Amino acid sequence: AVPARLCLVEAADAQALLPRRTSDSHKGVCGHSLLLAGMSGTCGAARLCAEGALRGGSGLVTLAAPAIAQAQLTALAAEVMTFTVPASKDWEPFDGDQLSGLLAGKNAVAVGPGIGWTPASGLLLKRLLGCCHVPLVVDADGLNVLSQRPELLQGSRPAALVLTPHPGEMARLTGLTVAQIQQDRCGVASAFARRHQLVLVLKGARTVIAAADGRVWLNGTGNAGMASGGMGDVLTGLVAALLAQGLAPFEAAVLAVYLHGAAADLCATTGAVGYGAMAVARALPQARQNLQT
Ligand code: NPW
Ligand code: AMP
Ligand code: MG
Repeated sequence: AVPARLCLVEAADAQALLPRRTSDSHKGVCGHSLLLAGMSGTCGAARLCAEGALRGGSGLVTLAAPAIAQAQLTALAAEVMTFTVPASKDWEPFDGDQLSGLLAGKNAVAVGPGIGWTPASGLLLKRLLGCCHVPLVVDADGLNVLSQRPELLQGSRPAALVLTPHPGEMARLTGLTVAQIQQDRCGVASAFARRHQLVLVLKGARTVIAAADGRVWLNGTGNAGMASGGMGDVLTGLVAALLAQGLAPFEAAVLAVYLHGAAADLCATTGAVGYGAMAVARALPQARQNLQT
């Protein structure tokens, strides 16, 4: 079913949402994003997420990743701070006090890219949902964990929650097939957002952004060159960056999806396929600039 209020995101809408900077803005007022991402084998997801947050204008970015992943993060942008999860094996064990300490002073959190789909990442999600009091973005393996433990969405959790599934992850979250989701993208996204009182970003060509109050926006930027690993990880960092800069969850999601696709459209002008997710992250400043001129 098509929701009552369905809008296409226009450039003017995105422009109106841009976080404003004044000539005396400094990093302390532009938000500090905390990203919980990566493990052995998927450090690239953490790097891409961090690059999305940095290029999305977050004043400060801290990436928390397991010790085993840190050695592989040497190519991380120098601007990004790191926290080593003191684990013998990937995310295990990461105790609640350490997590609370890590959250102190952060304005937004993203969790999920490349964290694995394990009991340890399940415990991380449970603890994070219980103690995170700033806006939280959940993506990738964080969503897979939620699909296995749906009770986590019912319990204590941050007031502002943004989920960013692709259709495969949405199928796991809902129990529907990918085909059923693709047949009714707006209806499925909107029903989930309302039922769980959160912002749901259903990715893919014409990404759907659905709010808890029934608003549904469709994005028109982006192209098939984005069908490439790591694109979603960049978006996750970008949503966190916009939340950290003070945007409300639905507005942050709408603007992030628009800018992410617009950056990919810039990349596609010199080659429609193969530009890669890192290039999209690095095109984000230009995509933002294009909205301002
Ligand atoms: P099928 O084949 O249709 O049944 P997964 P992932 C479906 C990290 N990464 N439309 C499709 O299912 C991520 O952050 C790390 C329809 C497909 O086979 C995660 O933590 C990278 N269906 C982890 O890896 C770069 C769609 O879902 C399946 C669809 C796994 O993430 C890559 C694949 O999805 C990656 O980002 C669509 N548009 N999109 C790195 N460099 O470190 C997906 N599907 O099984 O959730 O795996 O998305 O690759
Ligand atoms: P993920 O599967 O998590 O890496 O996310 C893929 C990202 O690329 C999402 O933001 C999708 O909306 C975007 N994307 C993938 N394929 C297309 C497409 N054909 N057209 C527009 N955007 C796409
Ligand atoms: Mg993904």
